Amino acid sequence: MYNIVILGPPGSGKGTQSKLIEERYNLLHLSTGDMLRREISEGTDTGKQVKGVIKSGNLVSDEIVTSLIASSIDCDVGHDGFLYDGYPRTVNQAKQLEDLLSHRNMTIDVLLVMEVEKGELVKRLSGRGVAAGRPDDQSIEVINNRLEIYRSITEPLVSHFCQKGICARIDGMGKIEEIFARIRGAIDKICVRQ
Ligand code: B4P
Repeated sequence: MYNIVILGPPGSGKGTQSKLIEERYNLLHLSTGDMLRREISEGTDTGKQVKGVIKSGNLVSDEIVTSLIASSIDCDVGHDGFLYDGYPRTVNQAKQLEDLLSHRNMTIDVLLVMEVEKGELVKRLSGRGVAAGRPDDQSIEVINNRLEIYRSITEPLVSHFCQKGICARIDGMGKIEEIFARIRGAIDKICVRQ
């Protein structure tokens, strides 16, 4: 079973590339952002709890996102592994994921780190805010808050994983297909080595 993490700032193309990766490698795509938005649209207790947090661009609690991930892994049948999109986002979540996998005799195989210039991130997110109606993309203050949270809280995870030799930095600028070719190269290189 493959366990692949895709990490990157908001707007770096994680969601876009995840759709291509899940299909190519037959993985279950686990986007905590999508899961949380589903909870909100279904009006669940979790949805009510997280709605304001997401709208302001802050992080939801580690316990909520890790329990969403754990139940999805345990319900899966028929995939060759899992693709974690936007999770883990804190050092604590990274430890929770490592524990969760080790109890199921698995480890993280690859960490893809999407790298995109800040101006391009703001341009992509502002464009999506209008087109897709995502409340957290509609104000420059909220976009800047999310970018700052990524820099200060999530980016430190990269060195944690790079020390383990499973980290691949991906140039996320350019056409979607070109970026996907870089990702395939990185996954195939690390997975063949194992
Ligand atoms: P997410 O859903 O993960 O939202 P995001 O960070 O904005 O990333 P997203 O995947 O949507 O964007 P992408 O990089 O694909 O999280 C939303 C919120 O949920 C968080 O702020 C937080 O509150 C909460 N949350 C989620 N996970 C959590 C966790 N683990 N812990 C705590 N809280 C959590 O960018 C997509 C945009 O770029 C699209 O518009 C796309 O069309 C465009 N794009 C992609 N590739 C492109 C390319 N090559 N060229 C031009 N545009 C491109």
